[in-house]
Amino acid sequence: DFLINLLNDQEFREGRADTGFLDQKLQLITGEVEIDQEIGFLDYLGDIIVNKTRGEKPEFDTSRLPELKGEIKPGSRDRFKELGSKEFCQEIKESDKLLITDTTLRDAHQSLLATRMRTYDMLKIADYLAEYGHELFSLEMWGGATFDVSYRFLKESPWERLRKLRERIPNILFQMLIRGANAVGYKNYPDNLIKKFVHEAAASGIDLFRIFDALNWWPNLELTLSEVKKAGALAEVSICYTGDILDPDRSKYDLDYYTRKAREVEEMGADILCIKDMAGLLKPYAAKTLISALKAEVDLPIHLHTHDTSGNGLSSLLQAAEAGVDIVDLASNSMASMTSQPALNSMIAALDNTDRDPGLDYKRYQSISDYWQSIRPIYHEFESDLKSGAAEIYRYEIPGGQYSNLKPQIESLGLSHRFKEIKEMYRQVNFMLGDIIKVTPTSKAVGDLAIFMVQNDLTPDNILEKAENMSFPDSVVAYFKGLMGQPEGGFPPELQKLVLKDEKPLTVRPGLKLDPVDFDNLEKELEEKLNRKPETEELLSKALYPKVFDNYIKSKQQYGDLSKLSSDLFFHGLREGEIAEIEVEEGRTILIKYISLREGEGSKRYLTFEVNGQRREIEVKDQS
Ligand code: 3PY
Ligand code: ZN
Repeated sequence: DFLINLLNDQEFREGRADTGFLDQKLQLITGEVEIDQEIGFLDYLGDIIVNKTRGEKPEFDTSRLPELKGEIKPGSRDRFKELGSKEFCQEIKESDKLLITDTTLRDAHQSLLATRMRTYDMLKIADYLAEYGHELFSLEMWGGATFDVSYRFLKESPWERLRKLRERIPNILFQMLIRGANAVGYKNYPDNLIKKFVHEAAASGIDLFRIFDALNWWPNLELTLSEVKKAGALAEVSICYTGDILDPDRSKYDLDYYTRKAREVEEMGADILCIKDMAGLLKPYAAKTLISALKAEVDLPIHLHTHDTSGNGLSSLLQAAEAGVDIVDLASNSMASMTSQPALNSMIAALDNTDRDPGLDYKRYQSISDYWQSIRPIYHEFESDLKSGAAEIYRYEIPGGQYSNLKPQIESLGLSHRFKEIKEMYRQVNFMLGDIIKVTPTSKAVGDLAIFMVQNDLTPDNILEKAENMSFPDSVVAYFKGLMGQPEGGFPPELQKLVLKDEKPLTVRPGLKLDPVDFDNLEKELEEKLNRKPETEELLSKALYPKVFDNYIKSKQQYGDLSKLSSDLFFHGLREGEIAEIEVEEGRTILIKYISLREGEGSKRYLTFEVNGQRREIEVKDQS
């Protein structure tokens, strides 16, 4: 009772109370001791109401799903376990079916909704994916930006997402995107961290790792590859696609470049070869040429990833299918197209009655798309304003997520009127850097430099004199220092000197120079914060994203487990008179009704709720 009273005390909770005598014990109280979850919810919802929605919110009508039979047929994961990597890959190559990866749980929402899809909404469809999707090759559901965003903005653990989905979907391969030595981050991490991360991800449920390096520079991903193999998971190595193999003026990335890279991938010991077309640049007839050539060159199954930014995505995949591609990436229709993957349901329908029929029931799969359609409006604030496919992507070569994010980024800098100029500069910067592959994190360096140049009225012609004393954005410095690896053909020396001044660039892989993470020390530090021994996954998250993870712990200590809130509540709070039913554990539900808001002195606002029928008033600070 003492604890509850104390935690209910407004002054105490805001750290204004004199807790001198308690300081020693404070950790015990605020640490892992369960906070009163009701108060946590009220504080969180109160903050959303006062500082975001003011009680205004749209009606959301989430789709009613059909009854499930409750039978989960064996799928790709069962087959992989039965056969092992080698035979499993052989079977992929021998299959007439066009195999499908559904990317809705990762790249689709990363590209369309700023990666904000919450685990809550994924879990509601999980049983359907297991039952209706048993013919899928895999679900891409982890990695890329999802790791960081779930902690940073969704206040939920990506590990928990992985585990919970795994429990519900035992039959389909789970696939993640891993950025080579950058893992799920934006910079190179020490080798011991990469190793530990790969093993923990595999143990938590990842079956297939799609590994890439932003410059197709293999020394930067070899360690990840060998750890994935040691962990017994499938290793899919990507060649990032850029340029246009059909354009004789873009000879740096011609067919020979890709066939050479593919041979290297095979020699490295990958199980599967991925062509990762992150900007959607692989035109339909180029896809046919490329896939035919790769099929003749290597003996690996080929997995094609593209984005539908131009609107030509399905055509490219169909041409690739004709040329014998084994697996393609698609997203559920209502989460497809534009900067996302091409449309899955449409592809299934297109291949009906052909010898590459993927075998998925498109009527059943339709209800999965209907579900996403009903969920998507909840995430409206994260949508870009792109309304149609954009052929200009072939000119600018901007990856899917970056393309939909560029406008808001530029707006936030007050440069909206210079949007077109910045896109043109992005193209010029690419050539200034020697025509490089643009994907996380190199795409950020190109984008940052383009914005920097427009802001400072720099051009490719005047930059060498005019920018002599300027300091460049961090990402640009990191690129030229070699912290993202070595580009094909090397760095342009004059520009490198201009950016680095007297600093010496790296010529070896950054991992060789990085001190290992001291996990023992980290464990002590986290133990103090958590007041218990940390789990391996927590150590990893802390090592990958120290500040983001600390803030996540703080949020848990302040609000409890927000993953229990529906997304409607999480993003939009409550309107006056609305009652929320929150299931905190099986059989235990909290009913919260929002009654009213009263203005107090200065920034103080008082909100009245009813919690399970009892009145509660809380104080919230108005941040406006
Ligand atoms: C990522 O790195 O998150 C990507 O999706 C790259 O295409
Ligand atoms: Zn992608």
